[in-house]
Amino acid sequence: MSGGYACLSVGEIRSSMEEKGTRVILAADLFTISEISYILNEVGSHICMLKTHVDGIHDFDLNRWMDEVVEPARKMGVLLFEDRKFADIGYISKIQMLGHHRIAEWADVVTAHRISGPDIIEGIHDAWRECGRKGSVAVLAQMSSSGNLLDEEYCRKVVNSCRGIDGVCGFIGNGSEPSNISELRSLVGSAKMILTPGINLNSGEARMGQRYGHPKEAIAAGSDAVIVGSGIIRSADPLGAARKYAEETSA
Ligand code: 6AU
Repeated sequence: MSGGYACLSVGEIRSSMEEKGTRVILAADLFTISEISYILNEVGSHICMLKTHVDGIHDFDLNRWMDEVVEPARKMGVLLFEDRKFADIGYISKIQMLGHHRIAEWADVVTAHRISGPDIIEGIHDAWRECGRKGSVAVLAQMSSSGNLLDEEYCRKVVNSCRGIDGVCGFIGNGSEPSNISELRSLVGSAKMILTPGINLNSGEARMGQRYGHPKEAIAAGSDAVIVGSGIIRSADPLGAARKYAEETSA
């Protein structure tokens, strides 16, 4: 417990990942429920979390989402990770968690920026509490996109202010630059996780300011898990690609 709320602990998330035996988080950046359900069924045994941008789904319907994505993911032991990047004041983040997509009803982990103040964490957990569920927040400490404003000083402030919060399971760190991950790991210590986007075995695939690094290097630098989208979902062989990323990141 922290601040009066129960949360999914780092230990619970890490043991769920260990049980799955993979450090790959799938960024299922697809447009329909059927596409996400299909890719989950295809690569589910090689991923530990399914990361979504639920506001990008054209045909979102909560009942279908629960039946076709959430239930199958739970059966596979895959955690549901909604990358909503909350950034507003605590109360608004709470109502967004409880809004149209009912994120609090199914997400185990969500992302948030620290920019608006620490009460955002409380607001998010309040929403989970109202649904009788618990989850955890991954806070953005770095980003993979070029020209972002999350500089070293901001990153340090984020980590120092969130490291002691039970409702925060860890931080998003930039996978395109392994030294960013090792610096982040030294700030964070071992008690919280580092989840790493900006990962692709083919760095030439980067579009619109995205930057990529190698999965093995991110793990060697101290990341708990890599977040892979295009490298799997745009592959001609998503199953083979997911297996390859899982192998690249295995101990
Ligand atoms: O592998 P990609 O480039 O196809 O997809 C990268 C995924 C996307 C982004 O929303 C997300 O990773 N992402 C994130 C987060 C929090 O996951 C942070 C960041 O700095 N860069 C980034 O690409 O779903």
